[in-house]
Amino acid sequence: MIKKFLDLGYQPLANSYLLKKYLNHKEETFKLEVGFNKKNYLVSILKTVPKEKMFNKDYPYKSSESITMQKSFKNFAKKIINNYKPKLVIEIGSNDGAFIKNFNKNSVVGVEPCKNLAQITKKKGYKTYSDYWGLKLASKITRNQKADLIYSANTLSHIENFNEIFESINKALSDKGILIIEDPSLLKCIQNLAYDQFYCEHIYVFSTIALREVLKKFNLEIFDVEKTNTHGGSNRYYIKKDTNSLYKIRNRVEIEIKKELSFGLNKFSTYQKFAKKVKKSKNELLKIFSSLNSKKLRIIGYGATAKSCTVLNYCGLGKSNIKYFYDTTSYKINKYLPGSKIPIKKYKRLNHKEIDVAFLGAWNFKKEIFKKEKSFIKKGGRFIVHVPYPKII
Ligand code: JHZ
Repeated sequence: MIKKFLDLGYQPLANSYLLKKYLNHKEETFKLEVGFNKKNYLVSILKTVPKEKMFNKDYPYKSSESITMQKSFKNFAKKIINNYKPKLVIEIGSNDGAFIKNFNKNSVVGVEPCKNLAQITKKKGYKTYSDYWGLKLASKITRNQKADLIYSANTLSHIENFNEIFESINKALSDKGILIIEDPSLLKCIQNLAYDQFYCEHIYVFSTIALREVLKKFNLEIFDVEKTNTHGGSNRYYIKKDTNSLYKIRNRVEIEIKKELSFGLNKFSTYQKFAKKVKKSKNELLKIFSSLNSKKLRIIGYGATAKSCTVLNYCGLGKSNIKYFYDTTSYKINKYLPGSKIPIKKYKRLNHKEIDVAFLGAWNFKKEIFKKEKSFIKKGGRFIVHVPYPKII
């Protein structure tokens, strides 16, 4: 039923940054292939990695590392408080608390299986369950009070088993409550040729048409959809139980569905075309590196993202192309990118006397980063950006 359309080769686990002492150890790899399910329009990776291998006490990604994300979570929390006045909010995948910290401590509960991250919010006094979301946990949290709002950003697309996700949500959510989920938009990903949205953690990249099909089985329905600029273009879905008549289904849902259908997200041929363009994008990126490397320009990477892992390993880029990466995340600094083994250094403002070109691993924060590095750019520093197509800026 699921037909493969994209092969991104053997890949290491995207967020498994290596310590120096493990550089000579053999890394675990898996075949990264992406497929389309004709029946429910879902796009997913074909081989999944056990969750415990990815989301554990050493998880390196922190949502609070960018001003853009902090602002986005803050503004959205404000909106939720004003519009819904929830008494109990549950966040599935609360990471380091970028979202929950905007709520009153007794009105919010975080769920975060990565113990190092859960520890951060626990220490700040936010009730956080350091466990994987599922039926048992949902019952435990809502034993005395159901949630009127469940929020989950960039997390549900990371959980393979829909029964586990949505049955638990149905259990935890009050009948008049709402579920809001936010994940990268498949339409944006395909339009922008952002093939690096596919890696071990991103089991699914959702479209509205696919999510609608999946939700039906759990008697849940989308009643609104909003676009956000985060992570290269995401959709924020507002979902309710189908028995809940408090919220009318807004026109925006049908408009988004029409847009996706007219782009062809329901057709396999669309994904075949995408895969062809991905190959072209790889060749173009390699040409850029080959030309800059032959001129002996000093090239570094900016933002050691999970997405970078896909790009570097798919394109076969390594230390001979990029000297090192800068990143602000404490958990990544002084480690090495998986696969390519490019070292990661503590971020310093870019200096044109030391660096000629920076490959923008964190292309989704281009605006924020270009603002921060305006002096480098003014003095002739350049960036390589590969989304929506490889170019030097
Ligand atoms: P960023 C992660 O993906 C993994 P990644 C995960 N699977 C997911 O879905 C998304 O997040 C949400 C650094 N940085 O957000 C910080 C700078 O160094 O694109 C981060 O390491 N300087 C959960 O890793 C990285 O870049 C800066 O100025 O693809 C950004 O990672 C900024 C803005 C960021 O997610």
